[in-house]
Order: sequence, then structure tokens, then C-alpha cells
Amino acid sequence: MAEQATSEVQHTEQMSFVRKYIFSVDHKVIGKQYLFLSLFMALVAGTMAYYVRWQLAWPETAVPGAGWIPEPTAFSGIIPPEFYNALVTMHGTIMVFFVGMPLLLGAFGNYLLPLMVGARDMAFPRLNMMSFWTIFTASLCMIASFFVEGGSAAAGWTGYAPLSADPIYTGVTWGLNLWIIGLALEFTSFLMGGINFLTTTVTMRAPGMTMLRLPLMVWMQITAAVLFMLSVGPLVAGAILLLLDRTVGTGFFLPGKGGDPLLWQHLFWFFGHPEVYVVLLPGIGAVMEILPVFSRKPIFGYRTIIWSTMVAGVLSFLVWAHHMYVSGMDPNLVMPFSITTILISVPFAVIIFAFMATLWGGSIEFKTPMLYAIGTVTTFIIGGVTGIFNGSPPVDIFIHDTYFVVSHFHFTLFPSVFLGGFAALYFWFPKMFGKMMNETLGKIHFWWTMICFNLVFIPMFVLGMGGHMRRIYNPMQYDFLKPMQGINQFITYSAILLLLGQIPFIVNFFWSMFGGKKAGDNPWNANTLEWATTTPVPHENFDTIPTVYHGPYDYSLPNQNEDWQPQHLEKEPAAVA
Ligand code: HEM
Ligand SMILES: [Cu+2]
Repeated sequence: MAEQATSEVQHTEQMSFVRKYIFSVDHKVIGKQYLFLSLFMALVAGTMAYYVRWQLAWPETAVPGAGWIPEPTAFSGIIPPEFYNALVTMHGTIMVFFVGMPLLLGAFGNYLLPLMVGARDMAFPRLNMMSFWTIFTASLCMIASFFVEGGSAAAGWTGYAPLSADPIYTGVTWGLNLWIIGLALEFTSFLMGGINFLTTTVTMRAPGMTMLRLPLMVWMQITAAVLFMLSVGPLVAGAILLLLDRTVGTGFFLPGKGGDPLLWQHLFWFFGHPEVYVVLLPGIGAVMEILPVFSRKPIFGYRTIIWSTMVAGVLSFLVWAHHMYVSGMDPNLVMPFSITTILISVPFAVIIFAFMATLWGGSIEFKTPMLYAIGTVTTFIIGGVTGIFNGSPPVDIFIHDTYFVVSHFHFTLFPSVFLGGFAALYFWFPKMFGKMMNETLGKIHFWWTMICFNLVFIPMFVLGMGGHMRRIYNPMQYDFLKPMQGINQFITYSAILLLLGQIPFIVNFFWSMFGGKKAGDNPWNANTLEWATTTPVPHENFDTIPTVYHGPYDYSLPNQNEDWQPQHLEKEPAAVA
């Protein structure tokens, strides 16, 4: 093994720039490629949200004299209605598929998984490279859809038929076709990724690294990969049928041609609910690594967490029609789906109690990654609890398709993707880039983001309960919404503050990368294997593959141990101080 490794090192030194950094087969480089792609796409999708908010705050027909609503301003009505729909659609699509997945699974999955299981790379490095370039092409497809005749996809991120199935409705032709093709490519990319994640974890673990000694982050990533691979098949089939409806005149989803538009909703949500866990699980996986490190305690209930995740995973295939209570589906099906939906909160509650028990009595250190980890969990709780409201049919009849739902899913997705993503980035940045990030800027970034996020999304619950529909272009066209327009403007101002709050992060990210303090091999005194190798991580990951004797979560040694060695590499458990 060692000889093979050295020859690989020499091999990389001879590699051209293109093979080393662009068409690289090294999981660490590919992980960073995913990181930069997802941060770029976050900028794209984020910008779109601001256009949408802009329009909602200052629609062209703001009504003079109604409360304190200002007259139409120079900003009013700069976005035409069709473009507005396209922006909402692409914001949602890109955030979920081109930010959430590539950030949490693509970047951190690729970078961390081989290191954490103690392998030299992914099982199929070339397939790994292909998965990145496939999602890269998919991203180009998505962005290109803005520049083709007829405009971009505008049928919502859910692409409901018949709106999406017949170009007559949207007027959009190639834009929506490109949206379908882009999604299909993205799915292909993550199928390739999933195969790699699973094969690597099952077959390439270091000696002694049993499945029940795996870091929870790895468990979350492979569970996410399984959920994705099991749920996406029917949707890919559906997407092909949709493309046929649009291009060759079939009518699978068109009632006029004997098709069934509800079939699309079933296919979409059979995938869609597991999909939100695909994004969520690796996000809270990062939390599961960070909480024990910064409270110097083993994670509470390691096995219980794994079991709960599996229960939630299985249940996630049995809840999809909770998105369809008001779609006209068989009312007898409403109750079973409501029951499974409410049941799914049980495993998540168990996991959250395990987190609290982990913190309990720990010597907690509020470094930036820890703040973000705690922020992820607290914010997600609001998302989870409001999900119970949506899951209850009598309540959902009133709040379906309102801003209550918009707020609910942002309270689940924003913590999973951005708060969890930031937690992971602040935590693993020293390993990935060999530098420490600045703590002060990190803390400013955290508090600014947390406060503004809540200022943006809590008022949306109020709007939703007041009946404010989602996906509307001009709230001022509805009399009953006029008195609430001030809230819409408050949300937009808060969203702008939230955006400004990202400046400390951007400064910190680049400044630390190039000029930050050099990081040691294990700056947080953590126990998982990625910290047992040197920084920067050599091409072959470990000089010699370590042998593992314990699970990773024994943090009983005092916090400031100069020569911290990941304890599970020692045969005898370290003495408790
Ligand atoms: C900067 C923070 C964000 C802001 C200000 C924001 C704002 C918005 C707004 C205004 C809408 C349109 C709601 C409507 O009227 O229908 C929306 C929709 C949506 N957002 Fe966000 N969002 C943010 C972050 C995110 C994140 C992180 C995700 C997911 C990872 C996300 C996923 C979605 C989805 C799926 C939709 C639904 C799109 C549709 O209706 O087709 N958003 N967001
Ligand atoms: Cu769902």
C-alpha cells in the first residue's frame, strides 16, 4: 500500500495543471470544485430571490393612501410578470438542486467521506470526476434557459402539469425543456455520486472501521444517497414523459389528451419529500460532528440516531401526498398520509433530544462552527414544528399555497443548506484549505445571519395566516392583502440586511484562504479520521492507512491538549482525566 501511495504522489507531481485541478480524479479536488460551483449557484439563486422580494415590496400598482404604503417608486414594476414567474421557479430549483445538494453532498460528501472512512479515494475516481462535470453541464443548461427564445422555465420548482406539460400555457418552449434536461443531468450526476458514496463506505473502510464506528456524518451521507437513489427513478421516468408531452405531442399529463396531471404531482412528491431529507441529513450530519467536539462529550445515543434516521428515511417514502391534500385526490387517503406525516416528527424529535443530551453537562466552547451547529438545530425545530401544522389536513386547507408554507420550508431548507453548510465550512475549512478562518468575522456573520433570517421569515408566517398566497406577482391586486403590504416591505428590507450580512463571510473566506493563520493538523482536537492525517492532506490521504480501535466519539480528555491524538487510534482507551 505504502509503495503504491508514494508512486501516486510522484505521479501527481508530474500531472499537468488540467489533470490536477480541472479534470481531477482526486476526491478532495472534486469536493472543492463542488464547493465553488455551489457557492456560485447560491449567488445566482440568491440574486433571484431579491428580484422577487423587490417586486413584492414595490409592485407597480402600490395603492396610494392605503395605510403607510408609499406611492409607486422608481423601482416599481421593473420585473414583468412572466419573468417574475421564471425567477421564482429558478430560485427554488437552483437552491435545492444546485446549491443544497452540491454543497452538502457534493462538496462535503466528496471531500470528507473517503477521509472519514479511512480510504485513499472514492471507489470510482473517474466516475466521481464525471459526476462533477455532469452537474456542471446541468448548471449551464439551467442558466442557458434564461437566454433562449420564449424565456426560462416558469412552472414553479415543482413543475406541475398541465402548466408544464403544454407550451401553450406558459408560452415557454425551450426554456422549460432545458429545465427538464438540466434536472435530468443533475439527477444523473448524483446517481453517480451515490454509487461512489455507497461503494466506498461498504468496501473501502480502514481496518477496524466497522459500520458502527463510522462517523455520523458518513451515516447521514450514505442514508441521503440511498434516499435519493430510491426516489429519483420514478421522477426521471416522469420527466421523460413530460418532455415527450412538450416536444412530440403525447398527453401523459394532459387531460385533453386523456392524460392525468395528478400523476405528475404523485411522481414529483414521491421524490420530493425524500429529496428534502437528502439535503437535510448531511446538514445535520455536520452538526452531529461538531456538537461533540465543542462540548467535549461523546455524541449521545449514537445508535439511536442511526436508527431514527433510518425510520425517518423509510417514512419519508410514505408521506408524499401531504403536499396534495387539496389537489382533489381521494379524501380517504388524506388521513393515512396525515398520520405518517405526524409520525415522522418522532424520529426527528429523538435526534434533537440526543443533541440536547450531548450538550448537557459538556464543557461547551462557542466557536463559530458550534454557533452555527446550534443555530441549525434551533432554526430547524421551527421548520419541523410548523410542518405539523401543514401535515394536519384541516389546517392545511387554509394555509396550503400561502406564505405560511413558504416560511415553513425556508425554515427547514435554510438551516439545512446554509446554516448547516456554514457550520461545516467553518469547521472543515482548516482541513480543506490549511488555514484558520477568523473567529470575530465568523461570529459577526453568525449573529447577523441568524437575526436577519428570522426577521425575513417569521413575518411570512403572519402573512400566510392572513391569507397571502405564494407565487403571486402583485399582492396589491387583492384588497384583503393591502393592509399587510407593510409586512411585505419589512421582509424585503430584512432580506437586504441578510444579504449584507454575508459580506463578513465572503471577506473571511477569501482573506483566510490566502492570508489566514496556518492551521495545524487537528486544530479542534477532534477524533474523526480526517483530523488524523496531515494538513494539507496528501494526495493519497494517509501515509499509512490507520487501524481503528474505537468509535470516534470519546472526548473525555481535557480540552486544551497540545498533542491531541484521535483516541480511537490507540489500542487502550485513553484514561479519563
Ligand atoms: C436568501 C434567502 C432566501 C430568500 C430571501 C428567499 C426568498 C424566496 C421567495 C421570495 C420565494 C417566492 C415565494 C413565492 O411568492 O412563491 C421563494 C421561493 C422558494 N425558495 Fe427561497 N429564499 C431564500 C433562500 C432559499 C433557500 C436556501 C432555499 C432552498 C435550499 C430556497 C428554496 C425555495 C423554494 C423551493 C421556493 C419555491 C419556489 C416555487 O414556488 O416554485 N430558498 N424564496
Ligand atoms: Cu413532504
